[in-house]
Amino acid sequence: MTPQYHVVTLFPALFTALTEYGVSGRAIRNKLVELKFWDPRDFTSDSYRTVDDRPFGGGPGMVLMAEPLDLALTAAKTALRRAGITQPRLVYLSPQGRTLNQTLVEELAREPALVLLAGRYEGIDERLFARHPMAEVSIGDYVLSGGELPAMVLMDALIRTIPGALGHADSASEDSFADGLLDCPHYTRPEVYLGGEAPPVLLSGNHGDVARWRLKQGLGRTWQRRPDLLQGRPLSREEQNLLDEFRRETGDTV
Ligand code: 9D3
Repeated sequence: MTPQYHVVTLFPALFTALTEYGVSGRAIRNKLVELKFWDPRDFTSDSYRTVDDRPFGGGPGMVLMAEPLDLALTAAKTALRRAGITQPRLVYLSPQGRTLNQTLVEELAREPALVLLAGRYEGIDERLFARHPMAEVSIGDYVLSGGELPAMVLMDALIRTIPGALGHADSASEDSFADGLLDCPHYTRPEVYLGGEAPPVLLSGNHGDVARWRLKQGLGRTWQRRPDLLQGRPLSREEQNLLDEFRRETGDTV
C-alpha cells in the first residue's frame, strides 16, 4: 500500500530537494511513495493570480486568502477520494503546531495518505479550519520563512519509515531515536589520523564487543547531552551496567 502525500504549496519547485536526491528521491522514483503538488495559484481566477492580501486590522505582512487554499485542498481531497481514500488527515505546517518528534512521525506514517499544507507570509485565513479540519505541526522553536522546508522535513522522516526505502547500508532500526538514544561515535579509515586512533574494539572483529561498546557510547552520550531522552525510557540491567561503566571511564559520575 503506497502512501500518498499531497502537498498544497505556492512553491512546488522547492521540493526537488526531496524528490530528486538521496533516500527520498530513490523511494519516489521506485514508487514506494507517491507525491502530488497542488499550487493555490492554479485555483485563482483574477488575472494577477492573487493568493495573498493584507491582514484585517492592519499590521505588517500578508495573509494567504481562504479561497485559493480552500480550492487547492478540495482538489487534493477529491483526487484522494477517487483513489479510494475518503477521510485523509490534513497537516498544516505551522509555528503554532505540535512539535514534530519520532513518535509523531510514526503515528503519521501509519496513514495511507496525508494532505500537507505549507504556509507562507504571516499564515492562512483562520476560516479555512472550519471547512478543513487540520492538525498543526511545527518542526521546532525557530522562525522560518514558510512551511515548505518543514513539509520536506516531515516527508523525509515519513519516507525513511517505509519498508524498502532505506538501502542495505542504512537501517530504520539503527536510526537515532528509533531506540530512543543518541548515536554512538563513528570512525573509518585511516586507523590513525593526525595522531588520533580509532578505538581498538572497533578493529577487533568481535561483533559482540562492538555492539556493547556502541550501546555504551549511545547511552553515555544520551546521558551527557540529552538526559531528557532517558526520562521516559527505563534501562535494562545491561544498559544500566553499560551506562555506569561509561560514567566510570569518563570520570563523569553522579
Ligand atoms: C515573523 C513572522 N511571525 C510574526 C510574529 C510569525 C511567523 C509566520 C510565519 C513565523 C514564521 C512563519 C513561517 N513559518 C512556518 O510556516 C513554519 C515553521 C517555522 O517557522 N518554524 C518551525 N516550524 C514551522 S512549520 C511552518
